[in-house]
Amino acid sequence: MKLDDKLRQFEKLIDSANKILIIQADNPDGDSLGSALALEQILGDMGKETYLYCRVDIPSYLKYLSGWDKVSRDLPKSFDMSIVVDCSSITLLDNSVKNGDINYLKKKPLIVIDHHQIENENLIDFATLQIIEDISATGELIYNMSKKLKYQLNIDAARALAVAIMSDTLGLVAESTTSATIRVIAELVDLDVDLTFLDEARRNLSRKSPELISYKGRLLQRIEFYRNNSIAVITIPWEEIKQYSNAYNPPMLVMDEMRSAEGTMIAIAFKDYQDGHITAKIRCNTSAPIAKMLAEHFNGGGHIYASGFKIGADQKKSLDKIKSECIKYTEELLDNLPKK
Ligand SMILES: [Mn+2]
Repeated sequence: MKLDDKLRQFEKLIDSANKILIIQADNPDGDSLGSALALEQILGDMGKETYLYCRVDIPSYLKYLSGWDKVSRDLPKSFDMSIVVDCSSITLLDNSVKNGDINYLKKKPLIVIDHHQIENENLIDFATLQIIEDISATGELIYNMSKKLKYQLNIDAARALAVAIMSDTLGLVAESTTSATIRVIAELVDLDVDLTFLDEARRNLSRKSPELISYKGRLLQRIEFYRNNSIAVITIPWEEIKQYSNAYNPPMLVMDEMRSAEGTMIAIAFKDYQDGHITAKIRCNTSAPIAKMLAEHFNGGGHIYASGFKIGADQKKSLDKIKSECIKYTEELLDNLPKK
């Protein structure tokens, strides 16, 4: 079905509902919360009653967004329809499946608004309508929908959408950012979202606890460089995965710095799990688009600049062995890069 047809159906469903439930899945982030808060404003201005629901606590770094505290872990006594934002996969609604909330959700129309492309088998199959577009953020999609449907965006809605987009595009630098994304931000600025607010949003979204900042310092000291600094490697042992993963994915604390060292073309982060499996996260600079090839060599996958692989515990390989194999193959790939 075309987007325009979906929007017509969306409009009909909204028209026939009064109390609308806005759902975030088990991985709330800046995009999901921003999208939920924007919808709350848009629907509220249309005279609808809204209710925000998420089975997982809103992470503390998002609590600077006013309205976060309206998100409830429990379903309301009654509602007419629901909208899931920033998630199209049933696997990410696991908490609602486990506690039985899902059966209650199935009784009323449910709309999915998302920007992730996922396997069909994981789709929320009981959804009345799925609006899924392959763009930078759910926030960008909701902006586009509002524009087509001629919904008014008040300043709070505009700000929430800006935060959603800034969050998923890491401040408009992620690969998913297109000129259309930037145009949406420009139009949000036309709606009085000021640049200071956007800058603050970016800063707030990357705020960390002092404990994490100190851990980041230790990680920075452990970065290893190979092949004249062109390869940067970090390894995360199980104790650290266990201690910090709830607050932050350890490699992501230092991947950017690893890639910004002089001469570095590729950053690789290994995680060594207790049960014996090992994962690798790979990020390349534009000078060396080898991430996909490297990951595929170890039966993983991804894009030319961002990829990963996993070595199962059944392979009984030590971290040292995987690491040296991976560095060796990376050296080969870099040696064979086409000369510019
Ligand atoms: Mn998103």
